[in-house]
This record gives sequence, structure tokens and C-alpha cells, in this order.
Amino acid sequence: MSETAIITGITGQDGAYLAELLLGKGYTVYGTYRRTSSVNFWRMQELGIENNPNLHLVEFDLTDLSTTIRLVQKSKPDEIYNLAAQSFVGVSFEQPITTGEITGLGAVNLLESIRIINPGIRFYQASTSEMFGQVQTIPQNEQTRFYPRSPYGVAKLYAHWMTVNYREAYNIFGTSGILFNHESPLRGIEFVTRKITDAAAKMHLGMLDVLELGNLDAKRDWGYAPEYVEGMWRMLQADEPGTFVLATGRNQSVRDFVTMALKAVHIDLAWEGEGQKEKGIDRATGKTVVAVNPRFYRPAEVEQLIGDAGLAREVLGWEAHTSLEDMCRMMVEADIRRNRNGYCY
Ligand code: NDP
Ligand code: GDR
Repeated sequence: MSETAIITGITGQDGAYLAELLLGKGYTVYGTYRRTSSVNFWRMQELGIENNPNLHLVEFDLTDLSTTIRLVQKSKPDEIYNLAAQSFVGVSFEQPITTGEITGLGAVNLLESIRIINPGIRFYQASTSEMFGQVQTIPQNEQTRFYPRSPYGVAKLYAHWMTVNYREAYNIFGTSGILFNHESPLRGIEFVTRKITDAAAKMHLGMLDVLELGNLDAKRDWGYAPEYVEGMWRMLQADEPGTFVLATGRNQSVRDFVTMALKAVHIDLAWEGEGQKEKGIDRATGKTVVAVNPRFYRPAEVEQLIGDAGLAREVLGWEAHTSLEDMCRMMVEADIRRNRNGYCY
């Protein structure tokens, strides 16, 4: 008999890829979206899944317990993937309470619904390397001490521990995937990799002169999103619930990623200056094409993250495969195509 899954946050990057994966495996998928003044289904449209007969799109807000209970009652899921969140770290400093309500407490609405309706439902919580924040050891794994550095990281840590607590207290199959950054052509444009690949595409097409960024020294362990949603699914097929890190084990700076993306459109960068005065110069023209704008700095920064996914490899047989260079090229190509066609999401 076919499985049924709820994916909260299907309009986001991971939600769209996970829906594609589960539909391909024959699942019936209930994907939740928020009512907004204009629809936000472009990712599902790009993947060609929005009209799949096994996909049911349900209007939903994670902060509303009664909607959550009704969704779980009606859809009778075998698995729930909680991907919905206010997921932008920068915004969480400006909206700490909303972030806490959605990203932290929202997860508990789902856990309570499971506890009340059917404790046999398997639950995936989208935890994050941002919980490591000011890193205590290198690389980070499931044993590393947490030290979140943003309201987002703190809210995610609450949801993580609630998942662990419901596992221990009520024997619920609650699994927490501590995923390091993962990107793709479907990444939201406010996140740094996509902001950079979209800018590279626009420069290539003569639509942009200068890209402004914040902290160029920040280092991230960037993987490829479709591989990470496969890891989420594997976590819920495991014999036991648990906590698993997914990461590539390699990190690069924001500066490295800009250099890579501009190289993909044949702009060879030279870096000059330091800190907020640093600039990226196009060697061919001598013009400044990358500048630092303090507006994009955060009140507290996570300087570097690099993960050790050894447990996921051992228990789930999961590994990251796509190189950062290949992913960057894919993202730049997608953004050139979109900008050429006159839309950029
Ligand atoms: P996105 O920001 O692309 O997607 C977030 C989703 O949550 C969107 O569908 C959004 O809807 C939805 N959402 C936001 N608020 C609510 C709400 N109140 N009720 C219901 N839905 C809501 O995130 P990603 O796909 O990149 O990430 C998926 C999850 O994984 C998130 O929880 C994120 O925090 C976490 N994560 C992501 C990592 C990454 O590198 N991508 C790494 C580690 C964890 P709308 O479209 O309407 O805004
Ligand atoms: P992050 O991703 O905070 O790691 O959270 P983001 O791409 O926003 O930032 C990565 C690093 O780049 C620096 N940076 C900039 N960031 C943005 N967005 N815009 C800029 O102009 C800019 N300049 C420099 C940031 O300071 C930061 O150090 C992502 C989200 O997907 C979370 O939901 C997820 O949990 C984590 O990844 C893992």
C-alpha cells in the first residue's frame, strides 16, 4: 500500500525537492502552503510536479494548532516532514518573536498533533548547523556542543530538543536532521549563494554592474539540496529514530564562492583592500564588480561551519556527491536562463 506524507513548507527549496522525491516513490503527498496575496508555486512548477494527481496542496499555517490537528486527522500520514520555518537568519534578528513562534513553537504543534492523533506517525524535524553557531569543535557532529548565534538558531534548538524530548517521553519516532547549508537553483534569492549566482548571471547579461555583500570571510559547508532531501527520507526509513548530521565535510568562504560564480561567467576577480573596504575587481576591465555593504552584516555572525556526516554514512548509507564547483555552475546557468526569459524568482 502506498505511503502518505505531509510536507510542511512545500513552497520552499527543500519542500519542492522532497515532494518530487516522494511522488517519484509513489507516495501520496500533502504539501502545505501559506495563503499569500500571490501564489508562490514557482519551484513546484520548475520541477513539473504541481499538477501531479498524488499531490494535495493544503492551505496551512504552522503556528495554528487547530489547523495542524485537522491536517493530520484528515490526511492520516505515515510520515511528517516539518520543513516550514522562518528560515532566514538575517531576518530573525529583526523578527525574533515571529521566528520563535514559527520556527520554534511551530514544531511543537506538529508533535502535539502526533501525540494526540497517532503516536505511530514518523516525524522529521529540519534542524540546522546554525545550532552549532560559535563552533566549539571542528568538524561538528552529533556530539558537538550547541552555541546558537541568532534568534533563528535558538528557535531551531528549541524545536530540536522538543523532538528529542517527545522521542524519549512518548516513544514517538521523532528524528532531527542537523543539516548544513544546502543550495540549488531553487534556493531562495535572499540566501548568499543564490544572491551571488543571480548577480553573476545579471553581470553576464549586462544587467548589473556591482554586487554588494556583507561578511566575505564567513565559511560554510555547502552541499546540494536534492541529495539532502534524500537523506531526510532515509532518516525516516531507519530502524530507530535519532539525530543525524548531513554535510559535505568541506567548507569555503563567501569570497571563494563569489570568485567561483564570476569565473563561471568569465569574470576573473582580483581582491583588494580589507574588511568593509574590500573590493572585487574585474582584472579585464579594472572595474569594481563586488563591494562590501555593512547593511548585510549580522549583529552576531557564525564565522565557520564544517560538518562530519560519518554517522549518516554508517547508519543511512548517505553521502554528499555533488561538488561545490558543479553546483555553482548549475545555479549560474539556471539564473542566466531565468534572467534571459525575463523572470527571476
Ligand atoms: P525555505 O525558506 O526555502 O522554505 C521555508 C518554507 O516554510 C516555505 O515554504 C515557507 O512558506 C514556509 N513557512 C514559513 N513560515 C510558515 C508558517 N508560519 N506556516 C507554514 N509554512 C511556513 O527553506 P528551505 O527549503 O531552504 O529549508 C527547509 C527547512 O530546513 C527550513 O526549516 C530551514 O530552516 C531548514 N534548514 C535549511 C537549510 C538549508 O541550507 N536550506 C539547512 C538546515 C536547515 P512561504 O513560501 O509562504 O514563505
Ligand atoms: P545562513 O545562510 O545564514 O548560513 O543560513 P546565508 O546564505 O543567508 O548566509 C551565509 C553566510 O553568508 C554571509 N553573507 C551574506 N548572507 C546573505 N544572505 N546576504 C549577503 O549579502 C551576505 N554577505 C555575506 C552571512 O553573513 C553568512 O555568514 C542558511 C539558511 O538556509 C538557514 O535556514 C539554514 O539553517 C542554514 O543555512 C544552515
